[in-house]
Amino acid sequence: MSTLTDSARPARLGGHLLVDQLMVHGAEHVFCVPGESYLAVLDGLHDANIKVTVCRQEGGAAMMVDAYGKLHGKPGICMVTRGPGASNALAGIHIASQDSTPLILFVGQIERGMREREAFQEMDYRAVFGTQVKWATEIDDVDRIPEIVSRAFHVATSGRPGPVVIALPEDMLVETSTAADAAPYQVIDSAPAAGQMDDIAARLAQAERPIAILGGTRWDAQAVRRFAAFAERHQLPVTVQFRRQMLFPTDHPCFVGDVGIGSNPQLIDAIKAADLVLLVGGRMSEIASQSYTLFPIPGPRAGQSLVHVHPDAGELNRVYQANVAVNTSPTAFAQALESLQPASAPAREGRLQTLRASYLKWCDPLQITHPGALQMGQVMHYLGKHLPRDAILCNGAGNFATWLHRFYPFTEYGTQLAPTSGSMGYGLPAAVGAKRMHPEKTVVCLAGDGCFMMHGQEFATAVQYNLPILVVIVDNGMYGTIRMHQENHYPARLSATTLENPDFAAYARAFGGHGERVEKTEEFAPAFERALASGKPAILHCLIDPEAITPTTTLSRLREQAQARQQ
Ligand SMILES: Cc1ncc(C[n+]2csc(CCOP(=O)(O)OP(=O)(O)O)c2C)c(N)n1
Ligand SMILES: [Mg+2]
Repeated sequence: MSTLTDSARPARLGGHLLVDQLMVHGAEHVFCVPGESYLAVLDGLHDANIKVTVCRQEGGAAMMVDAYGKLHGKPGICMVTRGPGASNALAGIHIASQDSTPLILFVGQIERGMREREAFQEMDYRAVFGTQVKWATEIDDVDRIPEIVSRAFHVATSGRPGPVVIALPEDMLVETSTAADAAPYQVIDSAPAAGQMDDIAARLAQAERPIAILGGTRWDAQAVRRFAAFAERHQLPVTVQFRRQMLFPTDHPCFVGDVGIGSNPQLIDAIKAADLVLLVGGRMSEIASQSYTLFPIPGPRAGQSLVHVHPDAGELNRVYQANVAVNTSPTAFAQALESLQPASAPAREGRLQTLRASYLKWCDPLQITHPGALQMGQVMHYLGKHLPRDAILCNGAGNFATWLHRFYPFTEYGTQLAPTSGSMGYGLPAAVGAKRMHPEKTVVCLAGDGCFMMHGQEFATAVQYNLPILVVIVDNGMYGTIRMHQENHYPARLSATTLENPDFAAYARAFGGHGERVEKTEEFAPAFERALASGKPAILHCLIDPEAITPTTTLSRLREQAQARQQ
């Protein structure tokens, strides 16, 4: 840290001082849409050793930054302009909030002296973002930039990670300051309380039907490896929560499936029947808890004990009362598990093998056939066999994503970018962000026709930065998920769910990318290989029969069943 007195230190423009703080804290990338409200910051970025990605819409920029946080565990940096820019960015902020992703959003703000007059694009960021972020603030004093940016990095990463919003009044950014840089931020960690690991060891030794459920953030590749070794030592079946499939390798003998939407019923039964549930890192949110039916509230069941490990004390005992509530991060907990050795070899192999066999049957894509010439089971089989283990798979929301979640064999940490918040439009920006960070990796986005169009403009960003991502659009000509619910509840009464789509292959080519149309199963593999070989951002426009609404049922069948129920 500098030992110069304030008066001896060179004065820096507010916008430059802010960029210097980003460098101090190790920021490598900024994703932004520019605005006249924060020109001084943009000027600071001109000479900084930070990669800047200029995006086409702030929602996409914020989603790219969420992808950064998911992959690296460090706060991604997003910059947007006031009112309209900040409003667009909220789409990505909500994802980071529900997904526990560290993120810092800087927003240009009107001059301090004009506040409260409803000046041009004025917005009260504390009020608008207040319920969505861990901290929303405004920097009024140029000298406080180092203090507030440092606090933002600490708030975004500590406890349960999440987003922080900082508004930057335009006139503050052009003042000068001799303030010193802050010290680099440190991730605040904790450890299991005294006796808790012994308590867990004792429960595990007695358990006949234990199961582990992994979720949340604050994991890394080493923590995943440590947990896998622990599971192996203890013959412990392991599941992962919705869209947290990179937390445990699907090819590990202890992996028994994911708890999400349309999960394996045998797995759900096994969790309900477990005598010890080890929930590590995750929240029991609506989808993870199967709409709060997995356990009774406040729980647990008679004869069942719950160990809940979470980095935020406020999350422990929030809905479900734990027998052991451990307030620590998954990484620290995984380290503590190293000392947990079973006294004797646990005799739980039989149950583990049954659950594993059930999973292997459940996730075989070749068992599925559905109407139409393009078979999604075969497509998933191809992707599972041909993509490298470290390929990054991205998706937003829609029934198309079921194919990926159920049938794609995730094996490494840092390979899944998907919103637990269920936000459509996430897949493409996440893929652009991931490829920008990791040009050496294969990055694939699976999108529905509806999902793609929510942030389809970011394909231009992929072209601009020469990012050869591969986008597979599963086009069924509708908002299929909602149509599915419509047929279930209001059969044969279509309302606002049909889509008239463009030629997505031509769209890709118009942007300067590679585009192909795929209508039959046998066309997929050669088209995929040509797309990869093109070296350009690519779209495969895959036409799927609208009848194939899920891997296991058709639209007509749903309609008939609903009509039969109504009679
Ligand atoms: C931003 C956003 N808007 C609306 C929804 C509600 N919604 C969930 S899935 C879905 C339809 C998705 O359509 P598509 O991407 O074509 O996938 P499909 O279900 O047809 O496979 C909608 C509208 C949402 N989850 N997120
Ligand atoms: Mg669709």
